[in-house]
Amino acid sequence: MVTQCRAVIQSGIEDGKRHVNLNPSQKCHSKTAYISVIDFMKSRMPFIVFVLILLALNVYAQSNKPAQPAKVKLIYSSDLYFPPDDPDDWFDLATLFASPEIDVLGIILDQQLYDKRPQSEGTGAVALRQMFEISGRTAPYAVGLRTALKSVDDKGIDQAAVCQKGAEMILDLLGKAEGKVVLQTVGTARDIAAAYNRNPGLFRKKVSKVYLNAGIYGFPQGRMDVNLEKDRNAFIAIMKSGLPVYWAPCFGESDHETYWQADQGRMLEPASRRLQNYFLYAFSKGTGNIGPAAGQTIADPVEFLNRVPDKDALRKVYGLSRNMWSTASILDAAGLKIYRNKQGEYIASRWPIGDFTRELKPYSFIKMKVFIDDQGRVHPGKPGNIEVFVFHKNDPDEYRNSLESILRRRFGGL
Ligand SMILES: [Ca+2]
Repeated sequence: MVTQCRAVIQSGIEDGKRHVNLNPSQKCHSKTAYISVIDFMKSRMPFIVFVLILLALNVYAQSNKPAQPAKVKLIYSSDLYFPPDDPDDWFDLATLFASPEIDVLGIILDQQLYDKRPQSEGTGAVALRQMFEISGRTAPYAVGLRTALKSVDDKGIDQAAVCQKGAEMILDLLGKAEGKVVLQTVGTARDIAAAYNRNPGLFRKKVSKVYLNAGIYGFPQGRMDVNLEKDRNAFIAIMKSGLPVYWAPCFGESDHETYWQADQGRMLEPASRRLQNYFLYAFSKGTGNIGPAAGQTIADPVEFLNRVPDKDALRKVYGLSRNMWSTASILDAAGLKIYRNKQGEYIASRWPIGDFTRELKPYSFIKMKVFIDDQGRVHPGKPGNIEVFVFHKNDPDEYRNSLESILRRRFGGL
């Protein structure tokens, strides 16, 4: 349809040019010629009006503010549990669903089938059911592979049938999707890597970007990353895939690290009751009370959302700070820029809005050649053996302030 419109506009413009080129001299020197121009315009008026309308539509479509911005199709993988191993995954899920710019095609519950957590659905489904209820949106979800890939080219097909659904869903969604798809993991890269190993050609055709929130850039003292530790082969497989990898190291030297600390009170105070209860459910292990969960009743997760929250429990949640990693990569995947107003507030948007006119770049992804070894360690000093887009924190203070301010605003609207 777009192609057809453009073809019509081009022919119209060419026709208009011919008309203008032929007639100006006649218009100046000859009444007959002048009348003929008027007659010509009259006869062609419906067509000229039609072309003008199309031109206007085309200019509008190419402006910075289309009426219906294109949504980014995204498949999300998260090591999301209930009770949470790390509550940052609950924040990342809320960030994803507070991003209307993203069309969530599917969610993989990464490494769900621990022995201590026998639910076949995966406990991460508890958070998903709550978030679907809060956001009014939904997405298919599936449990991922249970154990680490045995090699960089492992397809994971020898693992139990019950945990094959994640990799299968990735391939199915990629095969069905119109246009390109973004992949993002905030856990291990296991299911994405297994799916890639099963059909690399499909990935090359359909995947526009892979956001990988895992690994460490260099050797910062005392840092380790569980997403790398739990599946080194999966991490290496994606890093070496040659796909457009947007690597967001959890920790790193020279500000190549996504790690930041958020003030939970600042992020959550303006949130709706239901969103506050979603976090309270996670932090209280489903009981509503912060403290030992033993002996307390675990409430139904969806019914819990409408409870009147216990003020003391909420105050305890507000009083905590939160280690965070993946916020910026979710915003980047959504195609969002960062703008600030004169009051020092921030928004994430594709264009300036109101008094949020000053665009800032507190972080960026930089195309770099880096050296990755067979343990998934990245050595900054060595000549590179892969090329990926590496996250960089350009201004650490502005990075934290902007992300906190943006989450406060976005959570307030969820
Ligand atoms: Ca995680």
